[in-house]
Amino acid sequence: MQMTLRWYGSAFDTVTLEQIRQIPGVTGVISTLYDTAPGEVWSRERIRALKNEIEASGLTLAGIESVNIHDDIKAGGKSRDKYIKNYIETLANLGEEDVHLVCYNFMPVFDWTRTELARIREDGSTVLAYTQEAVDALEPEKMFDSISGDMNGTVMPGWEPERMAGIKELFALYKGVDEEQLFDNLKYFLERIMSVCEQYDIQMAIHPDDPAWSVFGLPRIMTTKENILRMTRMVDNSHNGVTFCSGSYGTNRENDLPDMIRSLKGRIHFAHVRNLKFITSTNFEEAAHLSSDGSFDIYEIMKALYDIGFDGPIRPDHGRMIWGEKAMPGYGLYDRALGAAYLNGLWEAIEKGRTR
Ligand SMILES: [Mn+2]
Repeated sequence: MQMTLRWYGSAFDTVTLEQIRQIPGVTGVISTLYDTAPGEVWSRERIRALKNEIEASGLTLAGIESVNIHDDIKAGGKSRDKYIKNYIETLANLGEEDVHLVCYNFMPVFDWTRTELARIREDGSTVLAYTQEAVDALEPEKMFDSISGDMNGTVMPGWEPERMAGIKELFALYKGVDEEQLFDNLKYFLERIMSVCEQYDIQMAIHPDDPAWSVFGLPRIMTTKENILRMTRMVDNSHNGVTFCSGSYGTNRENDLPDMIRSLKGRIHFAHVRNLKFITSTNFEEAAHLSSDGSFDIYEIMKALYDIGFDGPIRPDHGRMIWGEKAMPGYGLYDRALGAAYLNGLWEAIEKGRTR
């Protein structure tokens, strides 16, 4: 595996490449062209400029998170073929620039959902949190307003103000789209991009829905072992793979994370590892990566990844905000650096335990 950190680009991220370079064991970043809109074609020039900037710092561009999918593709709208064509062009341009991993998600309207971005924990650190009752009490149109005050002046992925301004239209677009239809639309998309993925050896890695259940009555499908296996089988090509995100699949307490990892051998192209602390089965807050700080056994998760021969990029996921840092919620430097060191330590111990 390659230890990486997510980086939003020098125009958007509070963390610098130089800082990331100094975290022991982190050799790459997962990045994106953060100012592109879903559906836009990414030019080779811009991809190359991003790559050059990252490589000049001594790191590698280990993959893209995300190339976002236009809502017309997800909803099966009338312009989907046009946007799939654009997506294919972006993939070809990435391939030409020697980029071989693309993370994306297929969540309608909202990307990941949290109801608090800065819950204060006992030790004074702040974390993102989710309370089902708070979601149930909210009008979906108010979701963005309810959290936008806590973004520390940053733009959060999937919560771009321009997209959220058109939220009523977005909801209308998904009217009549149920889980089966969403699966069909995902299949339609994947079937059309597989040949370009094969041509350039691009691994597509779908990110789970977060939380892993329906919110605001919108369908969500990347939620359970059964559904991901259905996704991998419906387009049975190794380039059609997944981002295994422990913090997202783990929102559903019925998901057995190490078992899911083992069942996806050969199809996990990217891993996000983080911990959650559950208050009830649908109310949780994010925690430090360390197993003892939350509800997951991170050792077992890393062991499962090791056992299936996982060799893709991995990154610590959301971290707590600590030591007075001001950054995009979940994406500060300090706690993610601690997470990377911890995950690297677990990996080393597992590896040496097996080979000595
Ligand atoms: Mn994730």
